[in-house]
Amino acid sequence: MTGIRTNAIPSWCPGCFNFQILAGVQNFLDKQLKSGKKKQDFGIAAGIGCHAKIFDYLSLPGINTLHGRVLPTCIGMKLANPKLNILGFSGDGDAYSEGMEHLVHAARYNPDIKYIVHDNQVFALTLGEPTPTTEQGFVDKTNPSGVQVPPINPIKIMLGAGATFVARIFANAAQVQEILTEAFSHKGFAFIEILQPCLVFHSDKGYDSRFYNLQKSGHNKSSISAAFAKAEEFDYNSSSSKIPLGIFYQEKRKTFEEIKSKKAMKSKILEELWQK
Ligand SMILES: Cc1ncc(C[n+]2csc(CCOP(=O)(O)OP(=O)(O)O)c2C)c(N)n1
Repeated sequence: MTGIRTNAIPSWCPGCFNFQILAGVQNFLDKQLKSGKKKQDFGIAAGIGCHAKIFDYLSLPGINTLHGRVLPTCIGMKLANPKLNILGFSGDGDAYSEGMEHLVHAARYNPDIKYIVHDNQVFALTLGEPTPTTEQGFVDKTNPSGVQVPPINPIKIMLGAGATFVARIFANAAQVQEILTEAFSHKGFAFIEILQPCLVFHSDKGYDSRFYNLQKSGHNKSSISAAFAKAEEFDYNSSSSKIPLGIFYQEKRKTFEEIKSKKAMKSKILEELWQK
């Protein structure tokens, strides 16, 4: 297979917004291959869930890993071969429940990897249980009287943890392609939250009339206080507030790979293995 697409037939529900994300990723990768990159210059990882099926539809080397372990898998690939362009895919359950400890430390360590979270505000594959970004009052079989606790705000968590590229977009192919272009030109950890309605378990709450673009509104993405202020505008609970999309924050900082040279990393890993 020479192109980026596999022959696997997607098994997402008809109309699922994962198709939009897939199209955006494929369009971005098509362009990369046309401009001279090879498939073996990339490494991808996906968790477990509806989002993770994307792994089957991309003809690229990588690992379809355990639930919540996308980031350590990505970091492992990057440390083994720092020349790779690494792209990870998680759902909101995968990223913010099972994988939260990895997420916070990835932001802090700043490895040069790009990380997409398909945030449909539910554990979709297992039939719609609430995740950490599900709004209060959401009713399902596991919470018959509604979710009682407030959701997290992943944008604020990433800003607080030191992520050097923090963005949120909607699950639209053009937006996905555009943000990946920005993220891959950023050297460091790029966190991309994609708001994605789930047609079966979580509707979109009038997103269209609520979105606005940060970059078009003159937001200063190098100001951490401006980024926090923008992150506050949507708390993942509200069904009426405006929702800013785009890059909240971007900063240049040494990557994990730069801090630990390849040689140093290799010998450290070997040293630890030899001690066992
Ligand atoms: C360690 C572990 N816990 C639970 C599961 C069961 N499980 C499989 S898929 C899934 C839901 C995934 O939800 P999310 O990451 O939000 O992705 P989505 O399906 O919404 O795309 C769960 C809980 C599992 N496979 N492994």
